Amino acid sequence: MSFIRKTVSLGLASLFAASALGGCGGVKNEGDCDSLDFGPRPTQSMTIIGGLDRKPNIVLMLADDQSYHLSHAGTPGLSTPNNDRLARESTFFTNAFASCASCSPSRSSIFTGMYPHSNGHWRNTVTPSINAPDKEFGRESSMQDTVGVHEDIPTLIEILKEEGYVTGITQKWHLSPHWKYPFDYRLQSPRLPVTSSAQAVKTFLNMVRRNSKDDPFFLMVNFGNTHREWQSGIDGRYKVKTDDVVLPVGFPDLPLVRQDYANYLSSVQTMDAAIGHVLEVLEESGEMDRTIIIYTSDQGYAYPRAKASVYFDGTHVPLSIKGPGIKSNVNTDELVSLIDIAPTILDCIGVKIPDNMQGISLRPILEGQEGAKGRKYVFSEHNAHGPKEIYPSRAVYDGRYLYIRNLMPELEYKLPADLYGRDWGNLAYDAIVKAKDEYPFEYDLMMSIFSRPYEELYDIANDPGQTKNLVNEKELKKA
Ligand SMILES: [Ca+2]
Repeated sequence: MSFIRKTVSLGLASLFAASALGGCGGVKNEGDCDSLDFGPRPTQSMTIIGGLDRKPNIVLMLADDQSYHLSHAGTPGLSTPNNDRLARESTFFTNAFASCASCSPSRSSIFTGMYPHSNGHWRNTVTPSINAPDKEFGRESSMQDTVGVHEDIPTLIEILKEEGYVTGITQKWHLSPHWKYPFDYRLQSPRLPVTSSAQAVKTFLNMVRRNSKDDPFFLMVNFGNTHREWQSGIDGRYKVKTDDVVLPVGFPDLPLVRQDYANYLSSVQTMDAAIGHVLEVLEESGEMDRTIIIYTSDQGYAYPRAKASVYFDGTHVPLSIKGPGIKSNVNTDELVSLIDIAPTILDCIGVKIPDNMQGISLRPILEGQEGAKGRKYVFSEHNAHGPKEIYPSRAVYDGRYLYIRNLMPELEYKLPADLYGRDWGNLAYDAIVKAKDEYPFEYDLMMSIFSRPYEELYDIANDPGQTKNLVNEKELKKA
């Protein structure tokens, strides 16, 4: 047992030093680090998946700030019938991770197949709202940021446009620079009512068929229900009762904490209803049998040691992928990253994956090919949430152990406002601070986010709440 643990720790620390600190993580792909075994990279078949005679449509449904919580994933108190059905009709990944637990860099990472520190979009950026005039999305935009994806790195939207796809995005932008994402249609859709996303999808489909006939389309459907402030986004029909929830590790059983967490789960149920309506529209369109549907979240929920950090709940997200040629009724534990989405899409439509993409194609897993594997290790990072909230960290997970390195632990970690602010509807943070004498363990755990050591190591299998840092344990120290 001790041998195994030493090996795991040594492996993670070495990998980390070579990859996430700017070695392999910054080169073309992880396979370029010859001395390290990252596992095989699948080769491309250069065919269209499912034997289709035309490239499939792609619908990417992206939740905002939703951790790995679905009734399909076994979350107590939660009922997500639409997502559960989608998961059953899909290959569902139980071990999928965002590359970063902040909105903008995670989204850029999905669209470039690269880590934020590699593609240039390393923190949240200032961007126009989705309904701003066209000129705000060009090079003359008044809403520009100094940070964004490098000009010479192709985004998925640029590639799909070249391949003849009609492209659309709903509700949320938060991408930078804007001109690297030349969507044909931007569609406004408020969080509520729960039918508004479906209406935007219907509008998009009508425009595609009217203007582009039988061209394939790519549509990103964004769901902001799960982003704080949850209270304003909850329809009474989807409320989760406080008595029905089981609080995560580190959440003291205080009425306001219970209410806050139940509000979060209610927002997941609200989003689930919205997703149900979008699926109905897609089914009615007759496009379902030539459409790949991907559902995931940009990062984890808005609590300390989750959003805007590299702790487990910040990056662990659900991932369902359904479509022609893709196995349904499969729950796979293979480790995958959201940077794998772009190469997977390109592989499924028979388009060459650019050499700069660091993600791997999941097509072999989706097709159920014999011996198909995910990653041996999955990496995540945090650099800064907003421009002034710098706190660089790196993490690597091997399916059991999570190793974290806080690169500048001497810096003051600034908690993003929605993780504590009452004006964001956050009921939990103040309640935990107020009850620090009654719940010292939970208070100390939450506050540990402000004073982190250089290294952390957690046994996720036995300590999912990451309460015990094993990095100085005797038997691990030698490694
Ligand atoms: Ca987000």
